[in-house]
Amino acid sequence: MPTNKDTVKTPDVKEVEDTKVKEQNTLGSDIIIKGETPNDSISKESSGKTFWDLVYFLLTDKNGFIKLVVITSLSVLVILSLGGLLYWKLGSRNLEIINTGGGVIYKIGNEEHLTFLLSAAAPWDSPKGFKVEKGDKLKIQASGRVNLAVHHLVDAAINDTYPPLLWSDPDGMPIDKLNDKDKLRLGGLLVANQPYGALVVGFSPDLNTKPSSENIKLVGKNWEGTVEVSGVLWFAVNDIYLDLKTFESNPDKDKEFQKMYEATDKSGTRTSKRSWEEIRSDKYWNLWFDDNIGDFMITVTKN
Ligand SMILES: [Ca+2]
Repeated sequence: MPTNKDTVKTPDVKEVEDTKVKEQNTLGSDIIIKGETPNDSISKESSGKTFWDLVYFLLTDKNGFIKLVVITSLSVLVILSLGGLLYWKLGSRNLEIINTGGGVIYKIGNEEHLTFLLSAAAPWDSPKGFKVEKGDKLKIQASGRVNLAVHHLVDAAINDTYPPLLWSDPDGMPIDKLNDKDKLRLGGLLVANQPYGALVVGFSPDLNTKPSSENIKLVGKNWEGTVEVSGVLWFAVNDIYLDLKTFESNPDKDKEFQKMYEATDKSGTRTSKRSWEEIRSDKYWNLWFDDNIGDFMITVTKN
């Protein structure tokens, strides 16, 4: 006759563990293979999916070390390439002063900058050391005020009257602000048909060559454009400029300048006055620039 001891079988340790595993399987989602512990199963599931699994695999594989070196090298190459691309695109943001010559030339990243003070009395002045290439993009900005007839300014100051020729900013003086006598000056300007007293820029191959008329642009307070002549920049205020070539190539211009000189230089404060012939023989080509005062502050950005 069977006893309670015979019918109620006491589970051994192995059966208890299997039962616990099955309970865990019911509650969780892990799929357990018989004979394996839960930790074994988790390890196999995540094998090859983590960084450390990959490292372990590479170190224990037959050619694992070589693969590790190749992967590391490729990773470094990609990082350096991306870094180089970013540097080329954005450039270094360090400030680098590369030259000075009548102005300050400096570089920030890939952009070259120039700050230049132009005297209104300079027929043409060039910021030495600032070179441009055909196709360069330039942005020029200017500020300041100039007066192109200091003798009239002095007369006005003595008499407490308005100067007949007003102070001008880089955009120049509107024609309607000029009296009839001053309008005679417009025929001899550096840049014809552009405002009197405005800032102009010229381009030439080198510092020994003044810009020709086709390479001169009106700047005003702002100008953006493309360089058409490789070389150097020149700046000037749009005032009357004389040169020997003008008279040699065009005798009528001689008479025109004589008429302008005699008509515009009669302030009444001087008792003697040189003749036009004396001016010519003396080659006093800066006549109309030497009575200018004031400055324009110019900034140029090149990229
Ligand atoms: Ca002048």
